[in-house]
Amino acid sequence: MKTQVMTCRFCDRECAMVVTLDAQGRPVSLRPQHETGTVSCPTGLHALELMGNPRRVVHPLRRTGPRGSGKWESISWEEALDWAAGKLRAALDRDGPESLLFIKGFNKPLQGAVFDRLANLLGVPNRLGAGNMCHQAQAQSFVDTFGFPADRRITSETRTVVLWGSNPSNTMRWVQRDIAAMKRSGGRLVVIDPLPTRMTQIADLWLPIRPGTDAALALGWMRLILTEGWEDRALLERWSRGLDEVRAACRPYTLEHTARLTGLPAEQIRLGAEWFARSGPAILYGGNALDHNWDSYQKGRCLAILLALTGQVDRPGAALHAAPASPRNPIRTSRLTCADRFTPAQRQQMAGWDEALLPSARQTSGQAMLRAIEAGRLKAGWVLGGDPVMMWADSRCVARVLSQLDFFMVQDFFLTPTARIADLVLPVATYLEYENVFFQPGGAVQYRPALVTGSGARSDMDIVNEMGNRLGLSADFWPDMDAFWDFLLEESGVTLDQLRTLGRLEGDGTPAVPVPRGYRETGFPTADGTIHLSIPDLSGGSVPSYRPLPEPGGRYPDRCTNYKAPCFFHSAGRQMAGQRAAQPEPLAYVSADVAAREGLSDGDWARVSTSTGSVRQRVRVRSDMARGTVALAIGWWEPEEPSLERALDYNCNNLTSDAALLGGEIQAFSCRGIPCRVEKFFGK
Ligand SMILES: Nc1nc2c(c(=O)[nH]1)N[C@H]1C(S)=C(S)[C@@H](COP(=O)(O)OP(=O)(O)OC[C@H]3O[C@@H](n4cnc5c(=O)[nH]c(N)nc54)[C@H](O)[C@@H]3O)O[C@H]1N2
Ligand SMILES: Nc1nc2c(c(=O)[nH]1)N[C@H]1C(S)=C(S)[C@@H](COP(=O)(O)OP(=O)(O)OC[C@H]3O[C@@H](n4cnc5c(=O)[nH]c(N)nc54)[C@H](O)[C@@H]3O)O[C@H]1N2
Ligand code: SF4
Ligand SMILES: [Mo]
Repeated sequence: MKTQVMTCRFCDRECAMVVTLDAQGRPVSLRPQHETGTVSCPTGLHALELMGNPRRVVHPLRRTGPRGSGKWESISWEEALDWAAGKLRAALDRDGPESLLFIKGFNKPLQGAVFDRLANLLGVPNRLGAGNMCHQAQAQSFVDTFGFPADRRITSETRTVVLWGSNPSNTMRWVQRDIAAMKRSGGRLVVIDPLPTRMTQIADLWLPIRPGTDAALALGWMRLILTEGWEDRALLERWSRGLDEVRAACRPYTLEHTARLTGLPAEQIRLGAEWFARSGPAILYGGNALDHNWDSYQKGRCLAILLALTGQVDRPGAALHAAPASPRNPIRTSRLTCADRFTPAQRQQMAGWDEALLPSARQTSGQAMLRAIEAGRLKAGWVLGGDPVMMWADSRCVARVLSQLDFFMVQDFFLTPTARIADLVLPVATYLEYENVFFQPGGAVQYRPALVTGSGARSDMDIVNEMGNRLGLSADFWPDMDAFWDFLLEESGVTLDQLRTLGRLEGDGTPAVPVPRGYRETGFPTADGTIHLSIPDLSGGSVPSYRPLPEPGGRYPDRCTNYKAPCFFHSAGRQMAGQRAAQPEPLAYVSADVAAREGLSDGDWARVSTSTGSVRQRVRVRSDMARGTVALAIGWWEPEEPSLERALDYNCNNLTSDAALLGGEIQAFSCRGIPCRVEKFFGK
């Protein structure tokens, strides 16, 4: 049978897939193209099932009943786009671009960049990606400490990896693969996670930390490194500022004190620090557990400072300055996004801007947007590839407040919880259904054909382009998608038509992987050339401190946290039999002490409550996880449940609240280590 290699566009990894075609050229199966180093994930691998899924939306749907009633009419694309553009135009004319809200979900670079172009040209300040709920805190803290965006790739030189609140066996299999290779060559793995995982099983040392206490552990490590003399004195003396402040900040964090705060044995804390500091080059891989508290920026700073203290930066096998993008690649450049046509004064119109404590963060929070809707400032909303009802803090509040918009449109494959409260749902095409061009690291350019046509769905880029044209921006948008790809290919020196024949342009000499830049000799790319151990004037302190979360007790005696399952991407995939078979129901891991108190056994249902709300999930008791803890599965809802209210019953964001984010530099919401009550739930 014939095969065709395709590339997944559901996230920024752009994994290559081999699609097998039948005699008529129709795709019949799909597998990852491992030969090229692709790892892939279940979401991309289920693209065929997604395309044929009976729940998939394939015509634009307009609401006919009350919001959330599930009453829709199918309308044509022309009617849908004209109607949507009319609604946005009316809001623009009446209340200006400040009345629009554009939301994009997790990182889909090209889709997001085209959406950004429209927002920049319309002057829309209120827009949001997943940044403040995702990686932004850590990414920004590295830039602010070292002056460059870090690449934490594990290479053949890496001798130790510390996975800190990250579980790549579920979420980033390419990292898991690199760790396995490092271990085969004798390297060491340290895992800091309250929950046993496939990574803790292969770890040389596992620290089952009490959720939410990571900053205390980091300060304990800093103290140990500095008192034992494990620091890189030459680097620090020449190229750092603020060492004395760090020394003072970590002084109280003796081994005993750190052990008490984190629930970890002192000797394990010490061993972890010693391996990290003395068996380098080491990679500190911080995951979402560090991103998901209001002080996430300072937790990111903790990692950056630990790397700086031990000199694990700008050397092979450690944290490096990310490789530059090829000049051929227009994605994320101002050429595509038109970022240079959006002024700082316009940006400052963003809701919550006056509360944004870190101006470099570029966005505020979903919660600031919700408050602006309630205050009547935001009138029309558009979601591209996100599910705020499921994934933002306090789901029921998000659903209630988004429902107050005069007009709300959602672009997705399915009637997600967010789409269910929309006025208009626009069905999007998968990466198998439209022609595609990929700009790869190292400057290669890859063409992919459309394997399936006629589904009725259209690509995100196509939809945004149509809207741009209808909103009076024809001079900055394109007459059709061929013209769009030609525009993207300008710097590559070929047209789409030529690339169709060529299939691929080889690299242009831009390095594909990061290399050390010699900053130890020349100074770091910060304003003054030093590593900023201390950053004066930061609201949360110039050096990180441990700011404890509310202690469990009284009505809420337990701590809850959450995890991502391997078979689902956030809230997606619950409609797909193949993915659902791997985890049919939401699974909550409950520590044995809590289970014993509540009489819970494997397979029971538990109700977990906080002062915001409650959720129920199926119990799996673990005797080896941090005591007093429950770890909930994220993103759970029931596509088969017609009532939105009930469909949300499994969603762990029923428990989170926006109140916890105020005061944080990045306004990340707090979903790890919050006080809760676990109880037995009778019934389903
Ligand atoms: N299958 C799948 N893959 C994904 C995703 C997905 O939804 N599904 N999402 C993608 C995205 S957007 C992201 S950002 C990444 C995130 O990838 P990860 O960072 O791996 O995400 P999580 O599974 O949320 O959290 C990692 C680990 O943190 C642990 N943990 C919980 N609380 C704490 C704590 O207080 N301290 C410490 N030290 N550990 C804690 C959890 O037990 C879990 O094992 O994954 C990406 N890949
Ligand atoms: N409690 C708690 N909350 C969390 C997290 C957590 O660990 N715990 N994790 C946080 C993190 S790390 C992140 S990144 C956010 C994610 O938040 P979101 O990005 O809002 O969540 P997703 O569920 O990934 O929503 C993506 C939607 O996009 C659709 N989609 C997928 N691909 C495409 C595409 O190409 N085009 C279009 N138009 N739609 C597409 C999917 O069907 C899905 O409905 O959630 C955050 N929220
Ligand atoms: S969604 Fe999965 S398969 Fe697709 S690009 Fe991302 S990691 Fe790869
Ligand atoms: Mo994320």
